[in-house]
Amino acid sequence: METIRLIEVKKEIFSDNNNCAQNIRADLKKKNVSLVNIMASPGSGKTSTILQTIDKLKQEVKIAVIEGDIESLVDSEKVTAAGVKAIQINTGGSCHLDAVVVQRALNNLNLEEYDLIFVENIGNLVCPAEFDIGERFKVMILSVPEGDDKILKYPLMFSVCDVLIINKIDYLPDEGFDPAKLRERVLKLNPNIQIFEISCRTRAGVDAWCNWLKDHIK
Ligand SMILES: Nc1nc2c(ncn2[C@@H]2O[C@H](COP(=O)(O)OP(=O)(O)OP(=O)(O)O)[C@@H](O)[C@H]2O)c(=O)[nH]1
Ligand SMILES: [Mg+2]
Repeated sequence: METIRLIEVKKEIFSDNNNCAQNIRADLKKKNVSLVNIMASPGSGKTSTILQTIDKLKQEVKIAVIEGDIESLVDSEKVTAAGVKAIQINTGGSCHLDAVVVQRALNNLNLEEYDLIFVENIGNLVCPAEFDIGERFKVMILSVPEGDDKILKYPLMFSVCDVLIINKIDYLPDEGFDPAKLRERVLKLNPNIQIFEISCRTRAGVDAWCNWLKDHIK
């Protein structure tokens, strides 16, 4: 099993974000690598979705993962156990990743070796939405137990994302979550967003998400 590289963030490096994000985007474009920023609340299924995607695509797509957490190596260990290279960023309290710290993680990867790099952002629906990290796609995950009203409380996150994954559909039907109502509200706010309904538990819907991703990172 590969060892996990750990990057601990000191507060002063969170600066000069937009220039750095543009440099990342240009560099990765040149190298044909797609960076995908996964954002969601704690426990909504970010790591589970990444692991299901790895399982489905790893024969055809060369994948690495940058894991952002306040502390711990827990998610990196899961990714590494799935046979994929992981870089762990521990922010020590900061509630989002920025481009400067993502660049530091990318410096630890041989980019020529990869087609797709996931960034699992810090779990919350607020700050990660405000930071460009040089990604090609912003993907948010909302899970059924969180409720369909989250779009009313955190509209920025829903409006900046290219993809919404509704996870844990194995909990449906649920009186706090009406997928049709959510879809209608999301499309009103962000008409171009792609929406997938999945369950990482049953694997329902995972193939449709993976097929979209595979087609869009070419
Ligand atoms: N029932 C059900 N449980 C799920 C599903 N996806 C994930 N889980 C469970 O939800 C819990 C959290 O999943 P994670 O993938 O760790 O969530 P996360 O968003 O990465 O969590 P943090 O990194 O801690 O923010 C775990 O116990 C998963 O097994 C799903 O589709 N259905
Ligand atoms: Mg996780």
